[in-house]
Amino acid sequence: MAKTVFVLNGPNMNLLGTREPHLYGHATLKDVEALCRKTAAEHKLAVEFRQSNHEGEIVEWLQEAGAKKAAGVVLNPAGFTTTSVAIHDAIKAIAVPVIETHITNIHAREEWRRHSYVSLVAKAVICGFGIEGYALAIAGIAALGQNKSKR
Ligand code: DHK
Repeated sequence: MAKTVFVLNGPNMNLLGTREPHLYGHATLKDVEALCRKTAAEHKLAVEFRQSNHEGEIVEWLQEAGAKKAAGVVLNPAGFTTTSVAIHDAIKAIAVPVIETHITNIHAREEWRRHSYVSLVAKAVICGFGIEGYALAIAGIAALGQNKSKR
């Protein structure tokens, strides 16, 4: 059975496409989902694609990814990046690689966006590639899985 990648999106990502398009572009979250499904299929991975404006729901989804032994999690924590100890702790609690992914280059924006509680526990971080970052994160998870089976 195909292994699953969880793609989890934090607050306001449901507004993608209309939200500050000069920063986040014109693609909608549905477009991001389609890109993730296409990329995952190329790597023979299944996808759970979700978005929530609620911190606790994201914590529960991370725990679910751990319990289901997901191949990995692509996580755009959005506004919770700089605030969430709970999401940091949830990532630490699961044995699944989490790829922190941002559409924008958070290091080229406001100074306070640079401090990420998630980066400290993420396997890798991708930012600044627009929505293509999600595809890169899925390809990265696929590569991690292949390397594991070779060792
Ligand atoms: C999305 C958000 O909502 C912001 O809070 C982050 C991130 C950046 C993104 O680039 O995808 O600071």
